[in-house]
Amino acid sequence: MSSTPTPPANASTPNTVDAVVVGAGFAGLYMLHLLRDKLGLKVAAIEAADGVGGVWYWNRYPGARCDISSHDYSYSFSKELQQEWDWPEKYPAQPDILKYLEHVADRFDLKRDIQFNTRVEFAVFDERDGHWHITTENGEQYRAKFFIPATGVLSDANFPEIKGQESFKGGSWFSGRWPKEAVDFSGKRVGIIGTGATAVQAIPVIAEEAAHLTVFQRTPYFAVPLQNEPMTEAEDRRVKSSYDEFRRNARNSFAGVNICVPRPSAMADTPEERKAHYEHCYQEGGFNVWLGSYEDLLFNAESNETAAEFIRGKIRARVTDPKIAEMLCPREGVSYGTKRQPCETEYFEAFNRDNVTLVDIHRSPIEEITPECLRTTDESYELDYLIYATGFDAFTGSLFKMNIKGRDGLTLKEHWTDGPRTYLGLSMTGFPNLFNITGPQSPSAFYNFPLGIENHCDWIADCIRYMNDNGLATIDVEQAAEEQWLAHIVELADASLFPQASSWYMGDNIPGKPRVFMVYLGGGKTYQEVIDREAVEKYPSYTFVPN
Ligand code: NA7
Repeated sequence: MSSTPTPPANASTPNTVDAVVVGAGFAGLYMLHLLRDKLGLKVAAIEAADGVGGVWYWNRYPGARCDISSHDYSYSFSKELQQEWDWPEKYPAQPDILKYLEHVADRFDLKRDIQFNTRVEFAVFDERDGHWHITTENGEQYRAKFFIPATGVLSDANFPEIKGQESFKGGSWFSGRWPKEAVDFSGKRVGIIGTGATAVQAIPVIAEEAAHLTVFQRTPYFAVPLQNEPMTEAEDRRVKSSYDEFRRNARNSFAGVNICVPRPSAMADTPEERKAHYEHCYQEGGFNVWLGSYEDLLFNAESNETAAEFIRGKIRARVTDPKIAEMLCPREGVSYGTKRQPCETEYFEAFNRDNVTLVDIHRSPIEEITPECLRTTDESYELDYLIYATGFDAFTGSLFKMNIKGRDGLTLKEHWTDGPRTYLGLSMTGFPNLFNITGPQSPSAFYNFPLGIENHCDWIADCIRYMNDNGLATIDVEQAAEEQWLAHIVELADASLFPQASSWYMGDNIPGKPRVFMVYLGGGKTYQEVIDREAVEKYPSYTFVPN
């Protein structure tokens, strides 16, 4: 059916396992642990990097940090692990998350079943034996009953093509493929393309070190302070003494995190009450304005504008030069939070420094990169280093790279020509025994990843146990269920302001990508009820084939 690449015919003898899991980040590690240690299955995990960590392995750029609090952004499946691990800061920095995941891998003895430095090149379902045949870039073959991509939502780089970029003589890096050795910026003229969540973290740190930093901004963002601080003993004790309740609160919230409980509507408060409430949430930091202030912020344009204007006021107050402040302020009419809200530490103050220049590449686009310069339509900027903080082909990029082929030779790319189609974000019709973890059309990027991952992995493990206990060979979701879920995703998205914005949630950052909203917006708690019901009722939306 398709003209897409196919695996080599002369590949080696396949290594037969029960399940292949791709990725060794939060998702891959927990999935491996569950299937191997709780279900007793033979599992092979395949990982492109030379170590565990997933996005936290690759994103080593200066200032990299999680915008969700340390206690929230961790596994809940082991009470001992929760108690024994100490986080040094309120919000975890990349090296600390990586250390944590390395500890998890060692503590649960996971590395022995992870094949590092290996990429999956093909994953093909063979109707004849009801198994997945997985081929790696090195030519190894795996044959597995279950195929579980745990490749993450934000892992496939969006590396823009710019005329002449390969001629650049200086150092140049993509933020999400940062080298292990620290880059020394002292005395260097550094350029950075992008002002999303990544760049907002990196800019203030690089500005402190570099001789000069030039920021190439296409779109200004509504960034809000993270309000990070060292972890106090009292805070650590508070959470650890009531971790069950802490997790329950998180799971009962929209986004799976312990933040302020939002009030119903910004329009129901007086302007004074609103201002005081926004100020409170702003001081609380992180996602508190975005997801903890008012429930209708992302659904009602009038409410949204009150938050947008509050944040513009903050930017104007923090940036000394009014012209630069205006460049950093999203225009009136641009909604707040429909692009991912970056969290910052002294980001706006960085633009008060003499060694930082802000360049508007929306007004004067980048034309070319030469051996020494980045040239816009207006001016040339001499640079020693150039950083691409240009984001990811979110949700679908890493899945497509594996050339996944289901029944009747249908590729995932073909199935998703008009955008992702899934049931519950977990399964796709025609791709039996394949389960996605926190993929498109699940709460995904709108839910605390470690908890969302646990919810999915637990569901997948329960389903596999059910199949094995009942002598079932394959599971495939019915097309009608997939269609209904797609319609539900669209309905929820259309009731929100998200489709009006240009964002990676909508696929806008990748040329040619279909424009659809890719996250389930009904909230984590409702979602959990839906997937639990499917399991309790013994998977009524699926068709099974017995052994
Ligand atoms: P984002 O949020 O996608 O931001 C990418 C930035 O790069 C953003 O400012 C883009 O401008 C800019 N960009 C992208 N392509 C280009 C080109 N071709 N030319 C100029 N500027 C460009 O990625 P991040 O890495 O910051 O964050 C991703 C997520 O990772 C984050 O939300 C967290 O969840 C973790 P634009 O806004 O598209 O105009």
